[in-house]
Amino acid sequence: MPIFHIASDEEIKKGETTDIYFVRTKQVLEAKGLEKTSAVAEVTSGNLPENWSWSILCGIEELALLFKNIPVDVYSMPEGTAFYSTDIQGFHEPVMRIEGSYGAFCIYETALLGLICQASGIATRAARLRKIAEKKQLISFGIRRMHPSLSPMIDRAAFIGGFDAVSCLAGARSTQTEPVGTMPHALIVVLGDQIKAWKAFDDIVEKDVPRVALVDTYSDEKTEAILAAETLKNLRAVRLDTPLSRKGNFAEIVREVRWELNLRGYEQVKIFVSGGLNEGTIKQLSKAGADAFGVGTYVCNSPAINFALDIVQIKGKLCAKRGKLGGKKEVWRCQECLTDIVLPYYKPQPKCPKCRSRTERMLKPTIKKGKIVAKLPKPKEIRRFVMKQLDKLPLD
Ligand code: PCP
Repeated sequence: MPIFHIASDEEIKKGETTDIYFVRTKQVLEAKGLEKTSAVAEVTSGNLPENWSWSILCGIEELALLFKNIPVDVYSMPEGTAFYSTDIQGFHEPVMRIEGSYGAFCIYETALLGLICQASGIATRAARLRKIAEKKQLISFGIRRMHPSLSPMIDRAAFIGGFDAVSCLAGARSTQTEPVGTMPHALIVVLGDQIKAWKAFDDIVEKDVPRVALVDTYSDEKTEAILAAETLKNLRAVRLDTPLSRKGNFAEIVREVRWELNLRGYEQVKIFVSGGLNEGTIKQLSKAGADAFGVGTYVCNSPAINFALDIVQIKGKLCAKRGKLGGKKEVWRCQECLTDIVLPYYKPQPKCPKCRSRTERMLKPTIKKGKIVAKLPKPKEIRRFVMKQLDKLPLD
């Protein structure tokens, strides 16, 4: 009997995490002998959350493994691809296309969407923070806010979006990185005072772990920051995790700590901030002198992208419900300016409508008759791909 209320790999693969109406749909199609009806279905997003002008597609590796041995063809934008809700003409752009007997994939619609809606939202917020934090360190601190079964997915998506490291052991395994963290208030409270706790940490924890002293437990951040710098000669940074009740002007606190450390010759001691961080506060605190950010809720609780799967062709006949565009499409992207143009599949390759450069087909073969044919890159490679695109993507 499972301990936690989560679906197993087997349940997901067997389609048991689907909506019951798909089971009933399959039942009706089978009774009518229509389960083998050939269909083309496309995945598009509605308007992106918070008026984002782009999002990062994440969850494709899991989706490919979900569709392994399901006798359909899947064409998808590769994991880490920046996509838009609509192309330059305003037509909604598909990020994925499925071709095959509708009865073969109808019960997987729910899981397919679930695998990319949440992860893409997390990767997008992470990518936006990456642009705001520029070269400064971003650590995913959010797994405590969500069901623990999701921690590897959350950290992988944050890492792919551009975070430098993750705090969770299982999350570090999913990104093939080393987990990164500092010290909790509990260590200081149990040891009885800050100096004892900082010294104990320095004496006991492996030497290759950077010494980052938490400096907001009992007294003013600048007092504790000076104390920490005087206590640990190899201090890498101080962490300010100031409680909301004391936060006031957090940027001012960061400036004070920076000033007082520099005044005493501790320019090398960095300032790490965490607690309630978001796009606005990271921008502000970075300007004030913060060097690294531990971000939790804002990224792990990112808005899900509202992807939908819609049939656009049945037995070759164009069809689509109201509000969706009929027929099999291709997304062509300019490799120079990342402009997209959506055209009917049979149309020839266009030049970029904006800069006349060459375009490239974006929906790549991912599954062929149930066989994974796409390369499934490791998170570090996907992250590099995301970072390359970010240089050409505006922050609205
Ligand atoms: C929190 C803990 C989380 C940080 C802040 C993320 O501090 O360090 O990792 O917070 P966010 O979700 O608002 O971004 P505490 O709750 O004080 O926990 P601890 O004492 O363990 O650092």
